[in-house]
This record gives sequence, C-alpha cells and structure tokens, in this order.
Amino acid sequence: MTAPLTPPPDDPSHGDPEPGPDFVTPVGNLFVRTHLGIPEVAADAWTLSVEGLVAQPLRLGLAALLAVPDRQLTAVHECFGSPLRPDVPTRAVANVEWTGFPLAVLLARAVPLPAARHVVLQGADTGSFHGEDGLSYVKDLPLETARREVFLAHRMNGEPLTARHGHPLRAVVPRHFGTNSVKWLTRIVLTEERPEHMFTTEFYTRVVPGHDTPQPVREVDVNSRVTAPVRDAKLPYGTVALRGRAWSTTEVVRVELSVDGGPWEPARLDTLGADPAWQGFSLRRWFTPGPHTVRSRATDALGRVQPPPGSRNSVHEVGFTVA
Ligand SMILES: Nc1nc2c(c(=O)[nH]1)N[C@H]1C(S)=C(S)[C@@H](COP(=O)(O)O)O[C@H]1N2
Ligand SMILES: [Mo]
Repeated sequence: MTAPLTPPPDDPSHGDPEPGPDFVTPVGNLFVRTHLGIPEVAADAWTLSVEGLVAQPLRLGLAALLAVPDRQLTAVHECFGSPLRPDVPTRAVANVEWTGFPLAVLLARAVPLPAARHVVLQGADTGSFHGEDGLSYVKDLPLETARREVFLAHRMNGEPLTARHGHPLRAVVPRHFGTNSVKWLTRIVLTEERPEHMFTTEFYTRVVPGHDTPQPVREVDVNSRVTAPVRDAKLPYGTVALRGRAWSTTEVVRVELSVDGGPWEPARLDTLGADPAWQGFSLRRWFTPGPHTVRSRATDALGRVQPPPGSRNSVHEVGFTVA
C-alpha cells in the first residue's frame, strides 16, 4: 500500500489541478482523494460480494461484472472537502464519463429482505486516519437512494479505471458528494441500521437547516466555479470570455456574474441534458487595464441560490489582471 495522497488538511485546495476547459475532465486533470492510501488490487483475485439482509448473497469476480450490459453516464464528481474542515470550500470538481451499470442490477439478483434499509459500501483500502488504525473506507446510503442512484463503474472516459481512481470497480453516486463514491469496491452489505464508523457517523456529517442533529454528507449543494480566466491570469487588454461550470442535484436554471463587485448580470447557460453532468456558462465582457474580479452565482430549479462568502458553496470568485 502506498502512502495516502491526500495532503494535510491545512491545504484546503489539496493542490488540486484546475478542471480545465473540457466538458469531460481528462483523467490527468482529475483530483484524487484517498484517506487510507491506494491499495494494490490484483484484478484476477478481486471479488465483489453482496451480503447481509439479502435472500441470495452474491460473490462475483471481475469477468462476471464485465459481462453485465453496460452503458455510459456523464456525471459531476465533487469532493466535499476535508472531513476535518467541513466548512472550507474547495470546489474540487470534475465531470467524468463513467462506463458500468446500476447497482440496482445486482440488488435485483440478491433480493433485499424486507428488513433491509441501508446499503453499506466498503473499499479494499485499509489503514490509519486521524489516529485510528485498522480502518476500511466505508460509506452508507438509504436502500432507496442506492437503488436509484448508485452506478458501478469499471471505466472512466472510455479507459479502464486507473489504480488511484478505484480499479477494478468503484461506486459512483451522481448528484451526491464524491465521498459516497467508494473506490476499489469489494463489499456491499444490506443492513437494518446505519453503520457506526469514522467515515459514516463521525466524519462527513454536517449541520443543515431543518435538522437538529448533523446529517450525513450526501446530496451536493447548488454550486458554480469560474474556470476562465484562471486565478491570477494576466490577460491582454480587450474582450475577455468569462466561463465556468454550474451544477446541483437538479438543473441549474440561472447563473449570474458580478464583475468587480458590480451588479449581477445573467450569463449564457447550457441546459441540463439527460445525464447529471455540469452545465457550462459564459459571458463576454470588455475589460480596462488593471486588476479585476469575477464572481459566479448559480440558482437551481428548486430555487436554491449560492450564498454569499462564508459558506461551503458560496459564490465563487476569481481574480485576474488585464494589462
Ligand atoms: N475506498 C475509497 N473510496 C473513496 C475514498 C477513499 O479514500 N477510499 N475517497 C472518497 C472521496 S472523499 C472522494 S472525493 C472520491 C474521490 O474520487 P477520485 O479520487 O477518483 O477523484 O472518492 C471517494 N471514494
Ligand atoms: Mo472527497
């Protein structure tokens, strides 16, 4: 097992690469998050089990899983940020084309028992995190959410998953934070109660309006990111194309930009297609020489608006200079 790649939590950007201009993020531009390091998984010895409260437990090798009819799904992939600093926005975000099949296919074969209410996903990685040894990476979702949303992917952007992104098979949970998308998936357990675990009930919880107790980090917030200009860019005098990406659990219906703290102006916005991908926005503007800022603010179909600075998904700001 190699050392965890995740840099210390005092670096909120984790040194992430810029997502770049592409609609589908090249694998080389994709952020990598590991809590326990990258396990060495031998694909020919690897198996996936579906167990717990099921009538027909399953244990499948890779060949059997690759034989399941597959399809493509392009989905936003967003890290929640460091579990040790849940209020710090990172906007580590990408848009990935996954190939695989819905978890529902395996659930239908395994036949959940009536008492099953949660689906626990476990990865092959083991190690230490935050002073605790012998941990596995474990997440859980309500059975109905898992049946509706979880996709089991064996390829990304048309290529087999790389070791760091979960080879040979990972979960992908569209519309949910990346923390739920368990890599190197080896066990799927159906349970009656939520599992008590560092990565389920201790970390990756947050206070949300309408609840007295912290809630698990699941559905993404309405959010946007300015991708052009890139931070601290030096641009020639003239017209500048302001561009970015917006996403939510539902369609983003409006993105507004504020230049140099001025009024919000509507940007041109791509509509959401059939897939839970991100939506592009753009606005061309004339800039005078000197330092400038641009802020983006998305509103989704549920009427949720990105809040002002101070929250995880607050409006995104980029500073640049026109010479
Ligand atoms: N097994 C396992 N799965 C995991 C993690 C992990 O540490 N171990 N990190 C999670 C987190 S926090 C995120 S944001 C995504 C990152 O996926 P990526 O590294 O492929 O971008 O994987 C998730 N799945
Ligand atoms: Mo993450």
